[in-house]
Amino acid sequence: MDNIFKAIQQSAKKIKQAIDTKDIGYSESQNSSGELQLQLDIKCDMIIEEEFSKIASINSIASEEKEAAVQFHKQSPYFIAYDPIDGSSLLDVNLSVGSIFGIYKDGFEAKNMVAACYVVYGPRVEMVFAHNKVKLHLLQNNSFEYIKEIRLNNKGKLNAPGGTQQNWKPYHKQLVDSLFSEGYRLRYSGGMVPDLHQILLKGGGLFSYPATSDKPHGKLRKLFEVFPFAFIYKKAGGFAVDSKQDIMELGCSHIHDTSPCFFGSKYEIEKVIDAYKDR
Ligand code: FDP
Repeated sequence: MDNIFKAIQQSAKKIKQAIDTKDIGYSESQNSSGELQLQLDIKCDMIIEEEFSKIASINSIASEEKEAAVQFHKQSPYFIAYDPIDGSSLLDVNLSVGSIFGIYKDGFEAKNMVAACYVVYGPRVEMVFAHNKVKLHLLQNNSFEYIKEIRLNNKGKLNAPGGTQQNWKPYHKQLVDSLFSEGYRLRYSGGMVPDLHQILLKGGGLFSYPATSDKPHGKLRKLFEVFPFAFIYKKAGGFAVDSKQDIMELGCSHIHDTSPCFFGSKYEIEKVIDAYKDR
Protein backbone atom coordinates (compact mmCIF):
# COMPACT_ATOMS: atom_id res chain seq x y z
CA MET A 1 0.00 0.00 0.00
CA ASP A 2 2.89 2.34 0.78
CA ASN A 3 4.19 2.29 -2.79
CA ILE A 4 0.68 3.04 -4.11
CA PHE A 5 0.47 6.02 -1.74
CA LYS A 6 3.87 7.22 -3.00
CA ALA A 7 2.84 6.77 -6.65
CA ILE A 8 -0.26 8.90 -6.02
CA GLN A 9 1.92 11.58 -4.41
CA GLN A 10 4.30 11.50 -7.37
CA SER A 11 1.40 11.74 -9.84
CA ALA A 12 -0.12 14.63 -7.91
CA LYS A 13 3.09 16.65 -8.12
CA LYS A 14 3.28 16.09 -11.89
CA ILE A 15 -0.42 16.90 -12.34
CA LYS A 16 0.02 20.13 -10.40
CA GLN A 17 2.83 21.07 -12.80
CA ALA A 18 0.69 20.13 -15.80
CA ILE A 19 -2.21 22.24 -14.52
CA ASP A 20 0.13 25.19 -14.02
CA THR A 21 1.85 24.97 -17.37
CA LYS A 22 -0.03 23.00 -20.01
CA ASP A 23 -2.44 24.23 -22.63
CA ILE A 24 -6.00 23.54 -21.40
CA GLY A 25 -7.64 23.27 -24.81
CA TYR A 26 -10.05 20.50 -25.80
CA SER A 27 -8.97 17.37 -27.68
CA GLU A 28 -11.11 15.86 -30.43
CA SER A 29 -12.11 12.83 -28.37
CA GLN A 30 -14.88 12.11 -25.86
CA ASN A 31 -14.60 10.04 -22.69
CA SER A 32 -16.89 7.11 -21.86
CA SER A 33 -19.49 9.44 -20.37
CA GLY A 34 -19.69 11.40 -23.64
CA GLU A 35 -17.83 14.45 -22.32
CA LEU A 36 -15.30 16.19 -24.57
CA GLN A 37 -11.85 15.44 -23.15
CA LEU A 38 -9.45 18.24 -22.36
CA GLN A 39 -5.88 17.71 -23.50
CA LEU A 40 -5.05 18.02 -19.81
CA ASP A 41 -7.46 15.16 -18.89
CA ILE A 42 -5.57 12.92 -21.30
CA LYS A 43 -2.15 14.13 -20.14
CA CYS A 44 -3.01 13.56 -16.45
CA ASP A 45 -4.44 10.13 -17.20
CA MET A 46 -1.10 9.21 -18.79
CA ILE A 47 0.85 10.58 -15.81
CA ILE A 48 -1.07 8.33 -13.41
CA GLU A 49 -0.93 5.29 -15.66
CA GLU A 50 2.83 5.65 -15.97
CA GLU A 51 3.33 5.86 -12.18
CA PHE A 52 1.05 2.88 -11.48
CA SER A 53 2.64 0.78 -14.24
CA LYS A 54 5.85 0.69 -12.14
CA ILE A 55 4.15 -1.08 -9.21
CA ALA A 56 4.20 -4.88 -9.16
CA SER A 57 1.29 -5.21 -6.70
CA ILE A 58 -1.21 -3.54 -9.07
CA ASN A 59 -3.31 -5.94 -11.06
CA SER A 60 -5.43 -3.49 -13.11
CA ILE A 61 -6.35 0.16 -13.45
CA ALA A 62 -9.59 1.76 -14.60
CA SER A 63 -9.69 5.44 -15.48
CA GLU A 64 -12.61 7.76 -16.03
CA GLU A 65 -10.80 8.73 -19.23
CA LYS A 66 -10.50 5.15 -20.55
CA GLU A 67 -13.24 3.01 -22.03
CA ALA A 68 -11.96 -0.24 -20.46
CA ALA A 69 -9.75 -1.36 -17.59
CA VAL A 70 -6.07 -2.03 -18.32
CA GLN A 71 -4.35 -5.05 -16.79
CA PHE A 72 -0.71 -4.84 -15.66
CA HIS A 73 -0.03 -7.96 -13.55
CA LYS A 74 -2.52 -10.80 -13.68
CA GLN A 75 -1.62 -12.35 -10.29
CA SER A 76 -1.40 -9.12 -8.27
CA PRO A 77 -4.01 -8.05 -5.70
CA TYR A 78 -4.74 -4.35 -6.21
CA PHE A 79 -7.24 -2.81 -8.62
CA ILE A 80 -7.20 0.99 -8.80
CA ALA A 81 -9.95 3.17 -10.27
CA TYR A 82 -9.20 6.87 -10.69
CA ASP A 83 -10.46 10.11 -12.11
CA PRO A 84 -7.33 12.05 -13.12
CA ILE A 85 -8.97 15.52 -13.13
CA ASP A 86 -12.44 15.66 -11.66
CA GLY A 87 -14.34 18.88 -12.38
CA SER A 88 -12.12 19.69 -15.33
CA SER A 89 -14.77 22.07 -16.73
CA LEU A 90 -13.72 24.38 -13.86
CA LEU A 91 -10.13 24.68 -15.08
CA ASP A 92 -10.78 27.45 -17.57
CA VAL A 93 -12.37 29.59 -14.84
CA ASN A 94 -9.50 28.76 -12.44
CA LEU A 95 -11.55 27.07 -9.72
CA SER A 96 -10.22 24.12 -7.75
CA VAL A 97 -10.20 20.64 -9.29
CA GLY A 98 -9.11 17.26 -7.95
CA SER A 99 -7.93 13.71 -8.61
CA ILE A 100 -9.77 10.78 -7.01
CA PHE A 101 -8.47 7.23 -6.40
CA GLY A 102 -10.27 4.11 -5.21
CA ILE A 103 -8.02 1.20 -4.23
CA TYR A 104 -9.71 -2.21 -4.40
CA LYS A 105 -8.44 -5.69 -3.60
CA ASP A 106 -9.33 -8.62 -5.88
CA GLY A 107 -11.74 -6.73 -8.16
CA PHE A 108 -13.63 -3.48 -8.75
CA GLU A 109 -16.44 -3.79 -6.14
CA ALA A 110 -17.29 -1.41 -3.28
CA LYS A 111 -17.03 -4.27 -0.79
CA ASN A 112 -13.42 -4.81 -1.96
CA MET A 113 -12.26 -1.26 -1.30
CA VAL A 114 -9.27 -1.09 1.05
CA ALA A 115 -8.26 2.56 0.73
CA ALA A 116 -9.27 5.75 -1.03
CA CYS A 117 -7.60 9.04 -1.70
CA TYR A 118 -8.16 12.40 -3.31
CA VAL A 119 -5.99 15.38 -4.13
CA VAL A 120 -7.31 18.96 -4.29
CA TYR A 121 -5.48 21.37 -6.59
CA GLY A 122 -6.53 24.70 -5.11
CA PRO A 123 -4.55 27.65 -3.87
CA ARG A 124 -2.65 24.84 -2.09
CA VAL A 125 -2.32 21.19 -3.04
CA GLU A 126 -3.79 18.92 -0.36
CA MET A 127 -4.16 15.16 -0.27
CA VAL A 128 -6.57 13.14 1.83
CA PHE A 129 -5.77 9.45 2.21
CA ALA A 130 -8.15 7.07 3.97
CA HIS A 131 -6.99 3.64 5.01
CA ASN A 132 -7.69 2.95 8.68
CA LYS A 133 -7.95 6.67 9.44
CA VAL A 134 -8.52 9.70 7.24
CA LYS A 135 -5.38 11.80 7.03
CA LEU A 136 -4.79 15.23 5.53
CA HIS A 137 -1.45 16.04 3.87
CA LEU A 138 -0.19 19.31 2.40
CA LEU A 139 2.27 19.71 -0.48
CA GLN A 140 5.11 21.89 0.74
CA ASN A 141 8.56 22.24 -0.85
CA ASN A 142 7.74 19.43 -3.25
CA SER A 143 6.86 16.89 -0.59
CA PHE A 144 3.61 15.90 1.13
CA GLU A 145 3.60 16.55 4.86
CA TYR A 146 1.09 15.04 7.29
CA ILE A 147 -1.13 17.73 8.81
CA LYS A 148 -3.87 16.04 10.82
CA GLU A 149 -6.52 13.37 11.09
CA ILE A 150 -9.99 14.36 9.79
CA ARG A 151 -13.18 13.54 11.73
CA LEU A 152 -16.72 14.67 10.96
CA ASN A 153 -19.07 16.06 13.60
CA ASN A 154 -22.58 14.63 13.99
CA LYS A 155 -24.11 17.70 12.35
CA GLY A 156 -22.74 20.35 10.04
CA LYS A 157 -23.69 23.72 8.58
CA LEU A 158 -23.06 23.42 4.83
CA ASN A 159 -25.37 22.34 2.02
CA ALA A 160 -23.99 21.41 -1.43
CA PRO A 161 -26.90 20.39 -3.66
CA GLY A 162 -25.84 19.06 -7.10
CA GLY A 163 -27.84 18.71 -10.30
CA THR A 164 -30.20 21.09 -12.06
CA GLN A 165 -33.04 22.23 -9.80
CA GLN A 166 -35.71 22.02 -12.50
CA ASN A 167 -34.91 18.29 -12.77
CA TRP A 168 -35.10 17.54 -9.03
CA LYS A 169 -37.93 15.49 -7.60
CA PRO A 170 -40.26 17.61 -5.39
CA TYR A 171 -39.27 15.68 -2.25
CA HIS A 172 -35.60 16.32 -3.01
CA LYS A 173 -36.28 20.03 -3.28
CA GLN A 174 -38.11 19.87 0.07
CA LEU A 175 -35.07 18.21 1.65
CA VAL A 176 -32.67 20.84 0.29
CA ASP A 177 -35.01 23.69 1.30
CA SER A 178 -35.50 22.26 4.78
CA LEU A 179 -31.74 22.39 5.42
CA PHE A 180 -31.60 26.00 4.24
CA SER A 181 -34.53 26.88 6.49
CA GLU A 182 -32.53 25.43 9.42
CA GLY A 183 -29.72 27.88 8.66
CA TYR A 184 -27.45 25.75 6.46
CA ARG A 185 -25.31 27.78 4.06
CA LEU A 186 -24.98 27.08 0.32
CA ARG A 187 -21.50 25.93 -0.70
CA TYR A 188 -21.37 24.48 -4.22
CA SER A 189 -18.56 25.09 -6.71
CA GLY A 190 -19.48 22.33 -9.18
CA GLY A 191 -16.31 20.38 -8.37
CA MET A 192 -17.01 17.25 -6.37
CA VAL A 193 -13.54 17.17 -4.81
CA PRO A 194 -13.40 20.73 -3.41
CA ASP A 195 -17.09 20.61 -2.44
CA LEU A 196 -16.72 17.38 -0.45
CA HIS A 197 -13.35 18.50 0.91
CA GLN A 198 -14.93 21.67 2.28
CA ILE A 199 -17.66 19.72 4.09
CA LEU A 200 -15.08 17.30 5.54
CA LEU A 201 -12.78 20.03 6.80
CA LYS A 202 -15.56 22.22 8.16
CA GLY A 203 -16.87 19.31 10.21
CA GLY A 204 -20.02 18.30 8.34
CA GLY A 205 -22.99 19.11 6.13
CA LEU A 206 -24.59 17.50 3.10
CA PHE A 207 -23.37 16.99 -0.47
CA SER A 208 -26.08 15.56 -2.69
CA TYR A 209 -26.21 14.49 -6.32
CA PRO A 210 -29.65 12.86 -6.59
CA ALA A 211 -31.47 10.93 -9.27
CA THR A 212 -33.02 13.59 -11.51
CA SER A 213 -35.49 13.51 -14.39
CA ASP A 214 -32.64 13.86 -16.90
CA LYS A 215 -30.23 11.53 -15.01
CA PRO A 216 -32.37 8.86 -13.28
CA HIS A 217 -29.24 6.93 -12.20
CA GLY A 218 -27.39 10.03 -11.05
CA LYS A 219 -24.38 11.60 -12.71
CA LEU A 220 -21.42 10.65 -10.58
CA ARG A 221 -19.51 7.49 -11.34
CA LYS A 222 -19.41 4.70 -8.78
CA LEU A 223 -15.85 3.42 -9.13
CA PHE A 224 -14.01 6.71 -9.60
CA GLU A 225 -16.10 9.14 -7.56
CA VAL A 226 -18.92 7.72 -5.45
CA PHE A 227 -17.26 4.67 -3.82
CA PRO A 228 -13.98 6.45 -2.94
CA PHE A 229 -15.79 9.35 -1.27
CA ALA A 230 -18.22 7.01 0.48
CA PHE A 231 -15.23 5.10 1.91
CA ILE A 232 -13.54 8.35 3.01
CA TYR A 233 -16.70 9.80 4.61
CA LYS A 234 -17.44 6.59 6.49
CA LYS A 235 -13.86 6.31 7.78
CA ALA A 236 -14.15 9.94 8.97
CA GLY A 237 -17.25 9.09 11.00
CA GLY A 238 -19.80 10.22 8.40
CA PHE A 239 -22.26 8.41 6.16
CA ALA A 240 -22.88 7.87 2.44
CA VAL A 241 -26.13 6.61 0.93
CA ASP A 242 -27.72 6.37 -2.52
CA SER A 243 -30.89 7.80 -0.83
CA LYS A 244 -31.79 4.60 1.06
CA GLN A 245 -28.88 2.17 1.08
CA ASP A 246 -25.29 2.44 2.30
CA ILE A 247 -23.25 3.17 -0.85
CA MET A 248 -20.57 0.67 0.17
CA GLU A 249 -23.17 -2.11 -0.14
CA LEU A 250 -23.98 -1.30 -3.79
CA GLY A 251 -22.86 -3.51 -6.67
CA CYS A 252 -21.21 -2.34 -9.87
CA SER A 253 -21.85 -4.03 -13.19
CA HIS A 254 -19.82 -1.76 -15.48
CA ILE A 255 -16.76 0.36 -14.73
CA HIS A 256 -18.59 3.53 -15.81
CA ASP A 257 -21.79 2.89 -13.78
CA THR A 258 -23.25 5.91 -11.97
CA SER A 259 -25.31 6.26 -8.79
CA PRO A 260 -27.29 8.94 -6.97
CA CYS A 261 -25.26 9.87 -3.90
CA PHE A 262 -25.53 11.71 -0.59
CA PHE A 263 -22.49 12.27 1.64
CA GLY A 264 -22.65 13.89 5.03
CA SER A 265 -22.68 13.67 8.75
CA LYS A 266 -25.14 11.65 10.80
CA TYR A 267 -27.83 14.30 11.18
CA GLU A 268 -28.08 15.20 7.48
CA ILE A 269 -28.01 11.60 6.25
CA GLU A 270 -30.83 10.69 8.64
CA LYS A 271 -32.80 13.53 7.03
CA VAL A 272 -32.06 12.14 3.55
CA ILE A 273 -33.27 8.66 4.52
CA ASP A 274 -36.41 10.16 6.03
CA ALA A 275 -37.10 12.33 2.94
CA TYR A 276 -36.68 9.37 0.57
CA LYS A 277 -38.49 6.67 2.56
CA ASP A 278 -41.43 5.16 0.65
CA ARG A 279 -40.19 6.72 -2.64
P1 FDP B 1 -17.52 17.82 -14.06
O1 FDP B 1 -18.76 17.50 -14.85
O2 FDP B 1 -17.09 19.26 -14.20
O3 FDP B 1 -16.40 16.84 -14.26
O4 FDP B 1 -17.49 14.55 -12.15
C1 FDP B 1 -18.51 15.28 -12.52
C2 FDP B 1 -18.65 16.65 -11.89
O5 FDP B 1 -17.92 17.66 -12.48
C3 FDP B 1 -18.35 16.70 -10.37
O6 FDP B 1 -17.04 17.07 -10.06
C4 FDP B 1 -19.34 17.72 -9.88
O7 FDP B 1 -19.69 17.58 -8.52
C5 FDP B 1 -20.53 17.51 -10.78
O8 FDP B 1 -20.03 16.94 -11.98
C6 FDP B 1 -21.25 18.79 -11.08
O9 FDP B 1 -22.38 18.53 -11.84
P2 FDP B 1 -23.56 19.62 -12.02
O10 FDP B 1 -22.92 20.73 -12.80
O11 FDP B 1 -24.58 18.89 -12.80
O12 FDP B 1 -24.02 20.04 -10.66
